[in-house]
Amino acid sequence: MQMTLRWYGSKFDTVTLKQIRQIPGVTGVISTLYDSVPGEAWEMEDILNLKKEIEAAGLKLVGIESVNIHDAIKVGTPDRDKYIDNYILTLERLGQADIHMVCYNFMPVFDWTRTELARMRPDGSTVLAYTQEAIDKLNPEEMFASIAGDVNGSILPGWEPERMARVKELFEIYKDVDDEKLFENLKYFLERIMPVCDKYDINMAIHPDDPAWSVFGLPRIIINKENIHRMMKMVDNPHNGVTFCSGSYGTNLQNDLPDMIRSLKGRIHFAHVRNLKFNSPTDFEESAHLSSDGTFDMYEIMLALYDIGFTGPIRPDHGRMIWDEVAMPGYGLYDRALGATYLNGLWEAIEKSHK
Ligand code: DNO
Repeated sequence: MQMTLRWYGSKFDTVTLKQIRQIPGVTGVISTLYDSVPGEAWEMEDILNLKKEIEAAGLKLVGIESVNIHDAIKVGTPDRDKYIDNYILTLERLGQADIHMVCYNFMPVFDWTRTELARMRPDGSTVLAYTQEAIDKLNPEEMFASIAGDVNGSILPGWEPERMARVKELFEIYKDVDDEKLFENLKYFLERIMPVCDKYDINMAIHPDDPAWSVFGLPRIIINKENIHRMMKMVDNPHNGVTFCSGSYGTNLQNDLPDMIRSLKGRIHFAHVRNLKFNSPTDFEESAHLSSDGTFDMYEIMLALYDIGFTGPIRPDHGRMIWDEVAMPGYGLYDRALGATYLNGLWEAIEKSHK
C-alpha cells in the first residue's frame, strides 16, 4: 500500500505540502482541482500545474479525489452525453499526465452528510457527528444552516453554498430517480467511460454513500456488499472498482468491514481508513483512528487489506480537531498525521508477523 494524505490545493487547504512531506511514511497526496465545476472538462495545463507543484514538494500525485459527476449523468437527462464526453476528456488528460486513480461518488444532491461538525469529546477534541434524530427533524436547508457556523472558513466538498442555494431545484430534478434508475444511470456512465480507462489504465474508485442509507428520502445505492458487487458485475471490468471507506460503510453496523474487504480482492483501488464511535445505532461520532477510541477493530481492517494483497493508495480519513488547530472539519493536519502513523504502524507489524 502507499500511504497518502488528501490535499485540497494551496488555494483551499490550511495544510501545506511541506507539512505533509514531514509525516513519516507519507509519500503521496490525493488531490483535485477543487474549484472545477462538475460537468466541465479539466484543462491539461491545470492538471500539469497541480502535479508539478506536488512533485516540487517531494511528493507524488497518486490519484484524484474527486472528479465530480454532473447531476445530469446521475439523473439520466437527455443531455447527459455532453457531460460524459467532458468527463472522458478529463480522464484522457489525467491518463496522459500519468495519473491512474480517480475517486468519485454517485450520491444524489449531497456528498457525505453529518449533523454536527464540531461535537466536543471528553478530551476536548471536536469531531464530526451524525444523529438520525436530527436528520428526521430538519430539512436540508435547515441542516446546512445549522452546521454552517462550524466550517472554519472552509468550503465543504458537496456542500458548496452555491449548491445549497439550489437545493430545492436539485431535489426536484431527482424526484423520479429511485435506486433502480440510479443503478441504470451508473451503468450507462461506466460503460461509456471504460474504454478510456482501459486505454490509459485508469482505476475508477467509487466512494460509498455516507451514511450508507437514504437521507432526506434520496436514493443511495453504494451502501453494502451486495450493491457493490452488483455494481461491479453490471460493468465487469477491473478498472471499475471501489474506494473502500471504512468510515462510510461502517456507518451501518450490519456491514462486516473485513469481510467486505476480502470479497473485493483486486477491485479496491483506494482505501480510506478511519474509525467511528457509536453511542447508539443511530448516533455516531468520528473518533481517533486508534481501535480503542472507537467501535471498529482497525487491526482487522488493515489485516484484511494485507490479506488481499492491497497495493493501492490509502489515506487516513477525517481527523479530530485537536491542539487548537483551525482547519476544514475533518481535514486538519495533526490528527490525520497521527492516523497515518498509526496505520503505518499496524501495517508494519502485520507485514513483519507474516514473514
Ligand atoms: C468526505 C469524503 C467525500 C469523498 C467523495 C468522493 O470527507 O470522503 O467527500 O471525497 O464522496 O467523491
